[in-house]
Amino acid sequence: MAKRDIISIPDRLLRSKSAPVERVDDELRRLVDDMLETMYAAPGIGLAAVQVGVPRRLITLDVVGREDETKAPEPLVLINPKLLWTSDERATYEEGCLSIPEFYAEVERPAQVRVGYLDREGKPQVVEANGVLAVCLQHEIDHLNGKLFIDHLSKLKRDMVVKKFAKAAKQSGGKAM
Ligand code: K1U
Ligand code: ZN
Repeated sequence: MAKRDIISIPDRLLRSKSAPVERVDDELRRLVDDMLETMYAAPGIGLAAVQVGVPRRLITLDVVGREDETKAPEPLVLINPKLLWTSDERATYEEGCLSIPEFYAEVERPAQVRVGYLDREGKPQVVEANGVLAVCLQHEIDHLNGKLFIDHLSKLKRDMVVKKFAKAAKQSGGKAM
């Protein structure tokens, strides 16, 4: 396992649509293991492959181990995740993003979701979620579609954040969004 670098805005890759995973094999499982190590080290409760520079439809999550440090890690790996259903009921949660460090904001999303995916053995699975798991699943699936949580905010707030990170990237010679 190896920890990978997490890209941050304004890297243009974060705005690309990730391609479906075609084969669930040992190479993909190595990427999964690297993503889990990267996510736990960050620390984060979720990670999309595109955040480590691999635009494939693959996400990792663990909302349990982070909420209660006495609990054992409960990693979730979702390959080609698809939102099958979202509730009409909505909920607000303060979100962060490892690709937009140190910025947090309240986002409103459907409160419950049902997601279909392949597990790390390539077996089809369905997960139903509410609470922070539902929030995190939607946040990570957004990443696979080139969408960031700041896109759910007002244009004024989003522009402020993008400008701040673009300025910092320019000063350090990074890529524009
Ligand atoms: O996708 C990402 O950028 C990871 C992100 C996931 C996320 C957080 C909050 C709401 C929705 C999705 C993070 O993990 S940011 C870090 C974070 O929230 C956290 C870190 C340590 C302990 C608890 C939370
Ligand atoms: Zn994120």
